[in-house]
Amino acid sequence: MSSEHPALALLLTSLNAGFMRLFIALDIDDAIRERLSRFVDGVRNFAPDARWVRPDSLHVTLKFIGERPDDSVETIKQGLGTISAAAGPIHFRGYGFFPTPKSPRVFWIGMETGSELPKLAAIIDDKMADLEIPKEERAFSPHLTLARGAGGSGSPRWRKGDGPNRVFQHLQEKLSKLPPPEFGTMTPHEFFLYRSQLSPKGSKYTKLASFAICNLQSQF
Ligand code: 2AM
Repeated sequence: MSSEHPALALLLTSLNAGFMRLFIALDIDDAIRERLSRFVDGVRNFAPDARWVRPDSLHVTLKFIGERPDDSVETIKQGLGTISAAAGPIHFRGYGFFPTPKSPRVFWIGMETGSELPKLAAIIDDKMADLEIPKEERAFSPHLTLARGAGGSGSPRWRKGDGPNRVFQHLQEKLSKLPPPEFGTMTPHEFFLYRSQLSPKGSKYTKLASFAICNLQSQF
């Protein structure tokens, strides 16, 4: 079970001593983080009840692992260390809502990528499945979460409790009158195993290990 809701998250954390909440993600370049941060400063007040991700915590999730025993971290690191894959440029542009704009729980920024990034996510998913970490049931949908509203979880899928709500209504009205926001392009050179620690002040994300992405140009 997993949740980004602070109260439930705290309870889960206390029940899960000896476990770590893990996920695999890309970090974002400082220039893009800076533009996102300015964008958030400009729009945050249009959804004051949402929980906005702190700029230094912004990331692009490739695989959510969930709670695993502390002693499985080394095995996960070893598995990730054997991955050899490319990523290619990522263009951050536009926005959307999970699971749908009419029942919004997550406000995200869109990512335009080549086929390399979904391939990297699939390779990671397969590698983690070898360690009995459940595979993703749905296709990878690249996004960068900026804020979470009712219900909290970061999952793109429909979840119990999702439904029409007004948390992002004012924000949606304002954004619909503007051109799609642009945040720039970056090519990732590494991905990270992260630990997530939940608290009433929001999640704290710590990098446990980094893994190189080989972005060699095609020779053909
Ligand atoms: P997202 O913000 O990119 O959507 C750490 O908790 C990260 O894992 C979150 O930032 C979220 O990524 C993702 N995550 C959390 N709960 C999840 C869930 N139940 N299913 C899928 N991804 C989840």
